Amino acid sequence: MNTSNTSDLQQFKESVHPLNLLPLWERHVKLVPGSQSIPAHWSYDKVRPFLEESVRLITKKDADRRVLVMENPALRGSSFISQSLFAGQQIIMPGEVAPSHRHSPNALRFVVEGEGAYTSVDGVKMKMRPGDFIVTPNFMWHDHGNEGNQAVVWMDGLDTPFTSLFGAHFRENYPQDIYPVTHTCHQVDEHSANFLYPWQTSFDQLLAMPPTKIDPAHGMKLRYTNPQTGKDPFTTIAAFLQMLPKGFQGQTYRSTDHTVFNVAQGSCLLEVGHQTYHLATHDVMVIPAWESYRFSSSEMSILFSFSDRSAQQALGFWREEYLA
Ligand code: 1HN
Repeated sequence: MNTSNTSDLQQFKESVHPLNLLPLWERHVKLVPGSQSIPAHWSYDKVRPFLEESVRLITKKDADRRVLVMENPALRGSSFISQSLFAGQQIIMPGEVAPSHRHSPNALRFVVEGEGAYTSVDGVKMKMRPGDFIVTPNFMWHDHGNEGNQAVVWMDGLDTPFTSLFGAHFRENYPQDIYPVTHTCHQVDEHSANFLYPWQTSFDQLLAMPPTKIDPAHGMKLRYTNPQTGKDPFTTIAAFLQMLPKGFQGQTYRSTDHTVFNVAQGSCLLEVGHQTYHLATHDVMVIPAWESYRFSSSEMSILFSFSDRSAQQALGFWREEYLA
């Protein structure tokens, strides 16, 4: 390429700039797998005291939802745990109510600790117990409350980054704090079956898996499916429960979904790149798209996780790879 050609090209680039045009051959962003978000770990031991402190500082009513958002260190200011997902830790104290509202993002809860709270989705009031996975499909009215005598904490997961991406985030408050209850469920029944995946049922299913079903990277792993449709509980988010047996040494793995893990029981090690994270009970860890990771576990551990796999598979983007 001679110099006059180079300066002609430079001149061309500058001429089209005011027209909001960029020659594609000048584009600097790399189109490769992976995203801007980075692996990050939230130790529950460190988070828990701040949840307690937030109780002293703000009432549930003033906060609307008393949530500590787990924000990806590479996405500060976004309120997102990854490009595609939101995750937070919510605490509700005895007697408190989180007023009813609805919004276009889908939401999930994974109950971390405490008994006595309920969530009401579309008039179906369900008891929340540790390890329960609860689904709040988009635009359904939902409120939460604590009728017990202890603090209750759960992890919220939402697909708010999708509604942001599409410019389709709508929300509305219900005129009263509590949406009229049409069904009170103590167990899974015809009303709660699409919303509530109780811990005991999922845990029993995991324990009943035959040893031949073990995955070299993930141990025993189940994907939650809506009993009515047989599909993921959301069009965007897929959710999983997995067991790493005692002494498990996993294979290195990567996939294009961003995954948020929450340790339900036990503890394990997670090697990500050159770093090793010790995940204790109730810790949260986010693994971004196409980041290689490897599990090992010296005791039996149970991990809940959710990811954007549902959306990626619907769109035809999702890929995975087992590495040596
Ligand atoms: C929300 O509605 C809840 O209902 C929790 O408990 C967290 C984060 C962003 C947007 C809506 C809830 C939320 C949220």
